[in-house]
Amino acid sequence: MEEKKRIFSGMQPSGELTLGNYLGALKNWIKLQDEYDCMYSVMNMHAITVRQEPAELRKRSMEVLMQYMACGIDPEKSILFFQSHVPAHAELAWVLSCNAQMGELSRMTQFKDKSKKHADNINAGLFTYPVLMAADILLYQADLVPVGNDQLQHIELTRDIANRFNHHYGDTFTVPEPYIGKAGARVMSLQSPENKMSKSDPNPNGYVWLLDPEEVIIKKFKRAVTDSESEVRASEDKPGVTNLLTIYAAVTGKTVEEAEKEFAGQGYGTFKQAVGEAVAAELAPVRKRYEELAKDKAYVEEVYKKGAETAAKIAYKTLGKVYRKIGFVAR
Ligand code: ATP
Ligand code: LTN
Repeated sequence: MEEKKRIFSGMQPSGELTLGNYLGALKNWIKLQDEYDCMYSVMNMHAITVRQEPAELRKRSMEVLMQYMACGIDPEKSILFFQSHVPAHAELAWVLSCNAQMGELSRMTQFKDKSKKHADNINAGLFTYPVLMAADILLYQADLVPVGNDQLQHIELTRDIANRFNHHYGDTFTVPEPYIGKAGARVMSLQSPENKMSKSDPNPNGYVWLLDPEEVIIKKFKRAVTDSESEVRASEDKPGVTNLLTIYAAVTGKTVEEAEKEFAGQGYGTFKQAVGEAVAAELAPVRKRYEELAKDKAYVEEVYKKGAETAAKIAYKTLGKVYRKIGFVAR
């Protein structure tokens, strides 16, 4: 039997998961579970590149894991774990940081954005963030990395580092490809549609949280920023309406053109209500399943402990190979 290809991806527990995380990444993760060997991790080591309140971080990390599961990541099919439970991530990151250049790291837009946003805490970890991300992916010899559009630059860098390492030390790492879904690759903020919907947005009306109750979701869509016209049409000068159309299409499985036709001649009011209802309907089962999981801590614990054990086996196999290749004395 041919071996399945491997997938690795993760999200930072830096806030509550949003509709952007769901449509841009999670929905694809779920879809890919049957065809691939999937590993999905909660990237808590990445999250501390920005100041986190410790008790909050611990709580949110658990919540993110349970939200993966509530959305449909099945522990019988996929490996689920916390990044910090597999120390090999930090160990490989060190080796890779000696194979990554200051110049390439300083070109990363996420680093530039985040240093602007957190000007009082431009720490070294924020700068080497993409190296840790490369370690996450390369440790598991992942073939494919399903992420939203904004992570493409980091995957490209991971590929450069892998190729460079393979070239210097001989074939060691699988060079991964990004996997970007067709719909929802970049969901924008409902309040400022020129910015991506982000879980660290201070304005909760800008994003839809996966666990928002139905009425809240509909209200947020009703308040979404559009424009002074009334035509439901996707175009560059209508970022708000375009975003809502993209969301509607991603949730219903229709194309943007079909959605445009469906709402032709109807005002923004009806349109926004329909988008809100479609999103609420998609997320209702997620919330229900989440509530069940939250009551079953023992099961969740079993899942992430078993996940880390399996992940560590794969990770240390790669790390051992890396240490041999670079000339570390065997222990
Ligand atoms: P932060 O705002 O704290 O930087 P984030 O919301 O961007 O976080 P991440 O943990 O960095 O979330 O990303 C998790 C995954 O969700 C990534 O694959 C990312 O590409 C995807 N993603 C995040 N926001 C969006 C969005 N608005 N549209 C599509 N995909 C998104
Ligand atoms: N930087 C990613 C989160 C992340 C990730 C990864 C995604 C950390 N390590 C490895 C895929 C594979 C982000 O989504 N902001």
